[in-house]
Amino acid sequence: MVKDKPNSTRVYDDDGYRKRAACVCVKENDQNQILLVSSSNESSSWIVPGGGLEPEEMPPETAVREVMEEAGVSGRLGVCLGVFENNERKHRTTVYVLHVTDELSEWDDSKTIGRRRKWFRFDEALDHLTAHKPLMAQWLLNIAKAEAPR
Ligand code: O81
Ligand code: MG
Repeated sequence: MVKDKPNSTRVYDDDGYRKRAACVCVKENDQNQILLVSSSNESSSWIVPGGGLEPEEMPPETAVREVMEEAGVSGRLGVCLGVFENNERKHRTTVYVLHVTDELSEWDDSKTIGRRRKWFRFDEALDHLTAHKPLMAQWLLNIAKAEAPR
């Protein structure tokens, strides 16, 4: 099922959950560094970049596209951490690890909505997400299980 929203089209699964994809962005040579972006609604909050699937898109494509749009970074797509659902907001997000190799100085959301990005130590990133987006904090905790021990 698809549904229009301004500037994009939302895609839903059979349960009526909006389909999203996202990347936990890590520094290529230092997995203890995590890149977060400012929230579009609350600029002092930090979130994991991601967004809704467009029609015909597969989750890995969406994840890479959203990270470029929201954070202006790209790199090597790593493992899939899983599909995480938000039952309150009714969406499901397929989450990947992205090993960041390139950072643009300007990107779509920096120019249009002044979105910021920032590298945090793993524990700092976890604290920010726990405070404002506790479900995203769970994504981060899964990295420790999926990737090499830190
Ligand atoms: O555009 C979140 C948005 C917001 C989300 C969702 C995110 O208007 P949308 O539904 O597309 O906004 O709302 P829910 O209700 O679907 O979870 O969360 P909230 O709780 O702040 O209303 O805002 P943020 O995480 O920044 O606080 O994220 P974004 O505007 O920062 O991208 O949109 P999205 O990421 O699902 O979709 P797109 O494709 O990135
Ligand atoms: Mg988004």
